[in-house]
Amino acid sequence: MSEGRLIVVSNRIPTEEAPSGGLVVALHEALQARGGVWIGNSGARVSAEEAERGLTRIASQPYERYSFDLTEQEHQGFYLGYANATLWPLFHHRTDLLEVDSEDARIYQEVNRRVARLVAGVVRPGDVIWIHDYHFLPLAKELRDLGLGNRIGFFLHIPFPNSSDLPALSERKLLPSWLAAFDLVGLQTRRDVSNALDFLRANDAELLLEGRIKMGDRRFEVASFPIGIDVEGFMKAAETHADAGEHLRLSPGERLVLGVDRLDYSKGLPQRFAAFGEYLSQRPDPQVRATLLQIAPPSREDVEAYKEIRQELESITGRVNGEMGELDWTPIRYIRRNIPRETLAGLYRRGDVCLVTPLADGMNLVAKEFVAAQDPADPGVLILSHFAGAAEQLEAALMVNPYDPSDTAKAIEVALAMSLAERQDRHGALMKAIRETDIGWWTDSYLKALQKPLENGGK
Ligand code: GDG
Repeated sequence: MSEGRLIVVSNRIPTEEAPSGGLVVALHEALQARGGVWIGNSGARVSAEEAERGLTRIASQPYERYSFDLTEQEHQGFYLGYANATLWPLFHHRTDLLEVDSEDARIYQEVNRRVARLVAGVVRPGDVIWIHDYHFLPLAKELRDLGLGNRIGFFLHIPFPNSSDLPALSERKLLPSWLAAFDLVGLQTRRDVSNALDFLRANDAELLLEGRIKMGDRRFEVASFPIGIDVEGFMKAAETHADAGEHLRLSPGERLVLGVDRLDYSKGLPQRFAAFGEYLSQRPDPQVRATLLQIAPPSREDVEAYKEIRQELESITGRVNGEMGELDWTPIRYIRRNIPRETLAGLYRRGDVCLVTPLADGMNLVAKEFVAAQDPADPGVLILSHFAGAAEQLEAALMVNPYDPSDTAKAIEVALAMSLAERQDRHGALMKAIRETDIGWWTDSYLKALQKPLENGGK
């Protein structure tokens, strides 16, 4: 097994000394344990001249962190354009939102070429490179073209698209060779693996046993590694901040239904709000007060589709609150801001129900965080979309079709009426599932698979 350094490449790089957030913490710990380098985008926008200056060191204890900058044109074409207006909608089955722009595609590949040069500048023989997400699909190919023979892994945090959607991608013919340049392509779910294998098979790849693939002179592997959370850490945070719910000043007996999502059209928020409105208008006992607290920090606000989803949501919130609200009760509380992680953990614990109803989602960590945050003696109920990657593991949740507001409305009613015994049973099963593939398991098992003996002989 190779014992070289670990080189992580991800779109954004944490700048603080002790970063927070599940994935970031896991990568931070893996890098602390074996030493290495983390390379990512600083978020700053600079002139073309400044961008050419290369990497900036942002920390060197106990591992190196380097950032690179983008020009305004690169930010538009690479990040807002190709990554978030082409790949993101396509990979989330929203070809209707797809923006196809050959200039964006060119800039995306150009940025990958530039980042490859920067990465190649720090890599030593024997180092293992782990590249994250759809921003860097061509990066391994670019690194191979520069002559790198290191082990290079990829993890796609979002779904692998269906073969029927992929023809909408003008660069689909390049995708097989982008993927084949990695040694290991990690995906979230078995469904993603099956989509990826279908795509590769249709593109002249030879499927060997157990997700191993032969394409031209390359051999590589495709496998699923469902990402998890720091279960123990989250449990503790929720216990310590259990009083966070008091800030809500709910009236006695008022039930709390929670939603926590980046404000993104893939998360099914309009359908969720409509379902909550339907639940309220049809609830068997009109005396029951349930409030939906939706936390939705904005993201990618410069992409048109994100402006639209925000307007749509604000209009549904206004309608439901206008129709259903009382002088002393606002049914939907919608917070379009980032709240501290500890407060979030405490709010989860107070939640009677959590609505995780994406139309498409690689995994969805909110579902796992909600489960971890519960008091096992009196746990809340998770309502989960069939289309979240987490649905493959969290079978003990109440499963819904997020496109059907009546289905979700019914599930809210069932959840709020569920007996303590059933809630405990379901919570026990869900805890078992999230413990089996926690974040430590995820980094360890991925890196172990990536470092299996070389098959490509340095190609
Ligand atoms: C991508 C994939 C995959 C949310 N609001 C606040 C806040 N959050 C935190 C949550 C959770 C994280 O953000 C969101 O993670 P998700 O997994 O739900 O979704 P994406 O951001 O779309 O992530 C996804 C993930 O990558 C990992 O592979 O699961 O499918 O799309 O941790 O708690 N955190 C704080 N304040 C907020 O207001 N502090």
